[in-house]
Amino acid sequence: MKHTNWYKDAVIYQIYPRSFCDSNHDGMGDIPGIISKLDYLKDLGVNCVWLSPIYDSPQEDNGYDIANYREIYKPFGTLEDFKTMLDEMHKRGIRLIMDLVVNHTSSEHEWFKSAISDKNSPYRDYYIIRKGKGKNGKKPPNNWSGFFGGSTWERIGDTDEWYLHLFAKGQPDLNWENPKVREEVKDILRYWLDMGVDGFRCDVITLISKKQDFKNRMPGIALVGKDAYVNGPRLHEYLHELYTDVYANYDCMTVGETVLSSLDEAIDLVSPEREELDMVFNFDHTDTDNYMGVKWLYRKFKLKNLKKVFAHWQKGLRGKGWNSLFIENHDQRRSVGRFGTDDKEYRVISAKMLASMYFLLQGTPFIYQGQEIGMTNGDFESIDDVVDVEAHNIYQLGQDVPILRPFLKKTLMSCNRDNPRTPMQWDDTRFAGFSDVKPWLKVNKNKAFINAKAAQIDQGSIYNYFKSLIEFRKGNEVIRDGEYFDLLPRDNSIYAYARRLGEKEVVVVCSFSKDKKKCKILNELKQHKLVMSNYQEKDDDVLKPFEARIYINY
Ligand code: ISL
Repeated sequence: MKHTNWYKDAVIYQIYPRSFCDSNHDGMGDIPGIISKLDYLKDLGVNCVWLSPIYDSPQEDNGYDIANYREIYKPFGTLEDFKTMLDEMHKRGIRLIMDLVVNHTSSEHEWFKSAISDKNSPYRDYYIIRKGKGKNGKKPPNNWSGFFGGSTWERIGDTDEWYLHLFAKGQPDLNWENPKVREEVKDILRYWLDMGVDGFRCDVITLISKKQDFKNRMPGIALVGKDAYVNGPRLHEYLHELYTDVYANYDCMTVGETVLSSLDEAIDLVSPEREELDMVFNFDHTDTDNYMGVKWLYRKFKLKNLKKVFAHWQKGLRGKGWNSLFIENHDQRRSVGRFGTDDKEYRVISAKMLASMYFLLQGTPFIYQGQEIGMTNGDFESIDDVVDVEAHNIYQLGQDVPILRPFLKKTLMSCNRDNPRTPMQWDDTRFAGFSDVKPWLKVNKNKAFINAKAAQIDQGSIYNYFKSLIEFRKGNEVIRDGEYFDLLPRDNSIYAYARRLGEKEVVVVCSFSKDKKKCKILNELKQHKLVMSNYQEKDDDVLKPFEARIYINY
């Protein structure tokens, strides 16, 4: 089947189902809740949804631990609900991409239960099981450490064998070396594609192939062993196999979550002729405010670094592959208040500026639920307000290793993954219109004035600004195909870039400063037409705090 590459014209909205809309009064979002909000998404103007996992799961990692790939988690609804949702989306011209979590399953998956209870189980080799070290194998097979802190190995009962888990204990890694595992994955893909879904966001897909030596690696502060489990030796082979055996037969798209991948590695993953993935999420820009990619090690944000990263990816992928554009997701803290912006006095202005900044780069933009109304980080006061497994593991690590405590004191509340997961703020009622009972996670107090109902009415809202941006992008070939030029690469408070296609040009000018800033570029744009801005009044050559302007010359 011919791929139409529809994703290049998509604006994708990410739904984190647990926190989106509760219809059955259990304090958790669900599929009928999503259906009830499809007109909202249609009004916003998005034409594709990425749905975080809705599969049957014990929810140790909120669904990123799947116990049955063909069933829906009961509190979220039924397969019938799912089919209705898909139908209702398609009726509105909205495509659906699902989360594909196949680096690991849940420890509650039948395969895993069988694998660990019986050494002769046909599923034993579906997982990565190795003998421990020391007397009676009581020590883990090697020193690798995982994404949520601590060893990547868990002992199987009191035997001398251990299984590998790069994430939580309840997320055992699948053994992709086993061809049967790959056939199972293909069957799962076909199951959903045949039902009509339009593609997949492939969770931690760059971790599926591991070097098979399983030897100790150089000790370090985080992710010991990553050279053995990130971008492993057979990654490309596996992805190409999925492509030829499955994706090639559907007009679908894939976007890989490629943690810790460089531009060169990404090029190999998305070059169309290699037939692996269509797009990747890279995290270089979300790592500009931390050290060594460890978000808990916070570092002051510098605009120059962000620009460097965007230029690197915009230029680097040009003509070779397609970028994904995002500044928020369910793992990242809220963008407003981040990247040197302000989530108090200048919240609305800042959110619109950030939107202008990333939305008009080359690639497919993603909006994470609540971002379109400028939702902020959670009002968490202590670890007791936080549910996320990663935050609890890291908190525990801080208890066990006192030297880490001062770092965590600053960052545990502001960087943990529950910040973007607080219930979607639909209105100003007690539980923000998300639910009529107490939700699974604290509702932000600012629902009183940050909510979708108010935003839809207010012409000056962030919501309406996003609507205009989406409208502006539609059918705009300069935005889709134009080349990227950084106009002020060395400036540390103004981000100005142009997108050029032939004679046509779009120019985006964004101030990242709380102070007024003189900007010489503005004088050169006198012949251009200003099409959007986050302020009503304008000075000729001075930008107001966090001001954004979008100009065209055609
Ligand atoms: O959020 C992170 C660390 O704080 C990331 O490193 C994150 O763990 C990584 O991007 C992988 O994320 C994905 O896989 C995880 C799941 O918990 C995340 O929600 C998902 O986005 C395991 O399936």
